[in-house]
Amino acid sequence: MSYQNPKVAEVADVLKRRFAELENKADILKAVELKALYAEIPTLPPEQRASFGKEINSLKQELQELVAKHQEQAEALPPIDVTAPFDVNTPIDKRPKLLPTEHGSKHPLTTEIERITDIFYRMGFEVVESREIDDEYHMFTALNFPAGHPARDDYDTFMTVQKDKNDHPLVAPAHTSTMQHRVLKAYKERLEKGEPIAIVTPDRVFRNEDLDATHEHTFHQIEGIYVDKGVHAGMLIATLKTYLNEYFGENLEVKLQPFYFPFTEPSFELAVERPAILRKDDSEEQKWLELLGCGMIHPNVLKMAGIDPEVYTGFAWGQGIERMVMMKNGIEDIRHFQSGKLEFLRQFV
Ligand code: FA5
Repeated sequence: MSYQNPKVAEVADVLKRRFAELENKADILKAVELKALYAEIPTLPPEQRASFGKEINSLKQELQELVAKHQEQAEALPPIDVTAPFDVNTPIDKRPKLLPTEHGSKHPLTTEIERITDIFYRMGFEVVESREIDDEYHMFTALNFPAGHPARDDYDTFMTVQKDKNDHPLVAPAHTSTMQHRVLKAYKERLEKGEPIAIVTPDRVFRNEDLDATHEHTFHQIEGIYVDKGVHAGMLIATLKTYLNEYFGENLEVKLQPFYFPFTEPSFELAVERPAILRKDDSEEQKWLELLGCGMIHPNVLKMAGIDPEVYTGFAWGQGIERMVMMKNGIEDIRHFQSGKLEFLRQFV
């Protein structure tokens, strides 16, 4: 738009240039130059006032239209996903489209680990995190697996090319029992003070397994360690039963059968009744789901950590978490947990 009055034309020019740079475009309507033009009207000879006033009104209207147009354009622009990679020089209509967003939620295993550790916390246990890379000493030697013992092969352990200071490959822990030696050593002072060692250590573990509905290569375990004077197997059973009943909210049928682990003596396997959804047939074999390994900590394991097995005894257990969560929620295949399938995960929100 062109203005006849040179003053209005000059202010129009100044304000339009300023408009382009303003962050809040509506501020242009409050410009002092515009106010000054209005203030000039009464100072003019009466015959000029009408045409001057009309021109200022036109300028104000033009500015109002500019503000309205800008607002319209801003609302019509698609929002930009600031995390999407694109060259800043890419025109807006060629930039990647914003992905639909929604709130995420905790993975069901995280929720369950928190629930389990909370139960143990209320039972007087402390939580110590395990680790996801370890060495041969903590995986085998400190757990009373003699060098070359065939039981080492039972653990299908992934090993790295990188070696430790004893020239043994580092390992991806195949069970959370790798924490036993560390926990016993770190907390043995408690025993001297007359307090028990009562620790649980949850984490991921890894095994070179053949995969099926109940076997994963990467799964979670929670290890429990309890040491004091006069600890016996009855206390182990009572602790695990209390925990399982609290977790499932009912009195469960459990079965304890003798087993072999080099680091516990005697050793047991605790099984719970397998829910129908996980049962292929009515055979006795299909009836039970092995839930955890446990036993009285082997005297050699205590000795290696500097604890006198003549004075102190203790129990330990290692439990697979996925299988228990499956049982509680009627999940038919362990592989769902790591599938990343949203339709699976959304059922636990
Ligand atoms: C152990 O890992 C021993 N460290 C347990 C232990 C700890 C015994 C302390 C004594 C004292 P096992 O290999 O049986 O034991 O595994 C323990 C549990 O992990 C199993 O009962 C099962 O619930 C779970 N588990 C084992 N392999 C897999 C797998 N491939 N996928 C999912 N869960 C598994």
